[in-house]
Amino acid sequence: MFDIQIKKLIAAERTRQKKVINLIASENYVSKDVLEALGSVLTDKYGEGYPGRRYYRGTSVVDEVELLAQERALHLFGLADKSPSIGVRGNSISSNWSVNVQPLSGSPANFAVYAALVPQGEKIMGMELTHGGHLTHGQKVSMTGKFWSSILYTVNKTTELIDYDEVKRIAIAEKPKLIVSGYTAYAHIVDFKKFREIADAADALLLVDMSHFAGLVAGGVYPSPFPYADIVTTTTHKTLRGPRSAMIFSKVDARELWKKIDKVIIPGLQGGPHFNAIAAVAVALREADTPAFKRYAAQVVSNARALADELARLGWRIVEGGTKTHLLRVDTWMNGKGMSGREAADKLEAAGIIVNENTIPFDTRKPMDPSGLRLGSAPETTRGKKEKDFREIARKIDAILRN
Ligand code: DSN
Repeated sequence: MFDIQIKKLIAAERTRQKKVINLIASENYVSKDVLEALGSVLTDKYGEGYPGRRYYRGTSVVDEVELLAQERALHLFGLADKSPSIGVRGNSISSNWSVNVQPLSGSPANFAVYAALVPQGEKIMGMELTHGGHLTHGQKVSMTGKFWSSILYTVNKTTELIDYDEVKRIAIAEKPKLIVSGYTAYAHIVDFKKFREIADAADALLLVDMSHFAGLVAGGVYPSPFPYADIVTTTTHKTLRGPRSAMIFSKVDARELWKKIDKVIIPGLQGGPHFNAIAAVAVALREADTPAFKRYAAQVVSNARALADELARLGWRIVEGGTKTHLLRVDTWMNGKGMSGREAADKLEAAGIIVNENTIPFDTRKPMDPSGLRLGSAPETTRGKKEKDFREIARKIDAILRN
C-alpha cells in the first residue's frame, strides 16, 4: 500500500487487536477469505436493482454473487427446498422464504422493514434499550421511535427475564402493527412460539432481529426463529463471523412482504449494493455451514457460561442470573457499593481487556455511564480459547476491578 498513513494505522489496529482480550459481544474475527472478498474488485461495480433487474450494465458477475449469497443464506438457516428449481425471485433454489442481502447494516435493515410494512405514525413494539433492546427497536432517540409511535416493553424486575404474559397484555392493549423480538443484550433463550402467539393475539407482524445470535442459530445451539416469525433481520458480523453487512428474510406468501421490503431497500432507502460485502457475506455463510462452525458455536456458548459462572463464584452479580448465549451482563454498580460500568470498562481497557459499558434492567444510571458491563465470548472463541481460559479471564477481571 502506498498510503503510508493508512498503512500504519491498519498495522496499528492489527497490533492492538492482537494484544488485547476482546470481550465485545458484537465483534468477531473474520477469515482471510472474508477479508479477501471485502478487499476485491467487486467494490468497483455499481448495480442498483436486483439480479436480472438492474439499472446498470455489466452486472452478470455481480448477479451471480448476489444470487449465491441468497442461496447460501437460505440454505444455512434450513429454508431452502430439497429439490433445486427456479425460486420465487429467480434464484436457483425455491423456498418459502425470501432473503434480501443488500442492507448495508443492521439499522437500515430494521428501518427498511418498518418503512415497508408499517405506515408512518403507526405503532411498533420492541424492548426498552436499557433492558436489552436495540436503538432501532423503536427507542425515542432513534428515527424508528420518531417516524413510528413506539411501545416499549421491559423485562420482569425480579427475574430480569421476558415476562411473556405482560408483553401479551401490552400488545393486546396497544395493538401495534409490528412486534420486535430478538435483542442486543439479552442472555437467555427467547421463546419465539410465545411471541408468535402474542403477535397473533394482537394481529401484529412478528419481526425477529437475530443479529446477535444468528451464528448460534446457524450452529444449532439457539432455537431458530424461522418457524414463527414473519420477518427475520440479522447483521452478519457478530456470532455469524462475517463482514459488516445485514440481511432481511421474509416469509413468502400472499402478503408479498418481500416485494414491499425489496422496494424500500432500493429505490426507497439505499443506492448501489456493496458487492464486495455481499461476496464476503457469501463466504461467511459457507464457512458457517460446516461441522467446524457448529463446534465453534457450541464452544462460544460454553465459554460464555464458564465466564459467567466464574464471575458469579467470585461475587459478581450476573444480570438474568447467568447466560444461555454468547453474552452476559455484569452489574458492577451493585446499588452504589461498586463502580459504574464506564469506570469498570476503563480499568479493564487499561489492563488490556476490551468490553463495553452497558445498562442493566431498571438502571438508575444513564446509558453513557451505566451500571454494568456487557461481555461476549465470540471473538476470543474464534482465537481458540476454551472454558479454562475464560475462567482465567474472569479471575483477571475480578482482580483488575477489585484492585
Ligand atoms: N451496537 C451493536 C451492539 O453492540 O450490539 C448493535 O448495533
